[in-house]
Amino acid sequence: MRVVYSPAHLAHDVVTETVMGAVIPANEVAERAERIRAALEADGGFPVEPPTEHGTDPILAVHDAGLVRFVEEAWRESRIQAIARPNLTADTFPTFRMFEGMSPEAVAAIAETRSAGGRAGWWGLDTANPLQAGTYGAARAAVDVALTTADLVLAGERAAYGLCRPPGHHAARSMIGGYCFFNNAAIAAEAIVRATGQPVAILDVDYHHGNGTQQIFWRRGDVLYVSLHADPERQFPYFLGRANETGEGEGSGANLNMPLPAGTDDDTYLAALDRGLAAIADTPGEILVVSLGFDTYGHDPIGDFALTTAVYHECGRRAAGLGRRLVVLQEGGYYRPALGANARAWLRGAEGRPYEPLPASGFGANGSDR
Ligand code: Q9C
Ligand code: ZN
Repeated sequence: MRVVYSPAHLAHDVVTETVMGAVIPANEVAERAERIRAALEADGGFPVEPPTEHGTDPILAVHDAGLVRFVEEAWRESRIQAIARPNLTADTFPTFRMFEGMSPEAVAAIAETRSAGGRAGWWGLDTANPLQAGTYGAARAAVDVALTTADLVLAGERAAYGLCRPPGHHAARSMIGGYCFFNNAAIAAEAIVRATGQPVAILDVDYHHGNGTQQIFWRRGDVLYVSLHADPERQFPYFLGRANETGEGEGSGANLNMPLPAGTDDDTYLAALDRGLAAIADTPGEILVVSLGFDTYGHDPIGDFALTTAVYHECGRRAAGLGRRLVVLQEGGYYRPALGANARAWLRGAEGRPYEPLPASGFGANGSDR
């Protein structure tokens, strides 16, 4: 299977993040993508190629122009302040409660401020989107990776894999969030709809609900969104991802959320996956975009599922079993020692190649520890 990768992601990397006030080692780091690339290169069956430049038009088909401008400008703007910081992170957000009692017209008159800090809050969901000098270039490259992967499939490949980083599925039309800047999968899906005139399905198997992808296609009947994820009652993004969110207007019935409990194991997961795949099979379309996350893995530091490396092979096999061509795009997954083995297993499954884990030569040496 052909793999699209860009080294531009290396220039977006942080050392720490905060979780409910606690400062912890960052999870969404450059090493993630490098681990996956190394494992796929070691396999021998995954030729890696660079993305082609697609410009901003496909991004603007999905995102607000102001958001794109913000991601491009904010780091440089924050440097005007004589304060040393490793990155720009928002700390003040315009929650809707701030405007309680104001008329819709008065709320509509509220505008993006000129300060970098205000803008970061205006466009942001949370504190998980550090902006650095290389962030815009990395986010643009991740989009190009996704679009180049879609191009390969549109040109006839049965499946292709885009090693996107930063990830994308928490980014909504006018909002960055959850480590995501531009919604790579949504941008690719929209480009495929425009290129083919046919409906497209998105299967999101990241551990977290893809609130951004759901939001972007909420009223769209031609893009089916199906997501398996941790129940938002206990997990980020908390405020979306419930089973009763099914879309509105033209998109009514084209959004399927399957929240899952803590401890979800291989068998429970495969049963839910089959339900999702059956829903996709019921709708027209020849291409499936997969938002692929490995934060469902048993040892993931921010997840609470119990999946094994072996089940990713079976998940890939079942996704390919739909008979649609696959545009597979990387989202999350934070247990770095197993990322390579997990990605390799999923993609080999999707190709119909046997699981064949690489021989271990010590803990984690083959990228898997179970
Ligand atoms: N301040 C993906 O897996 N919450 N995103 C962690 C950070 C955000 C996960 C707290 C988790 C986002 C693509
Ligand atoms: Zn995730």
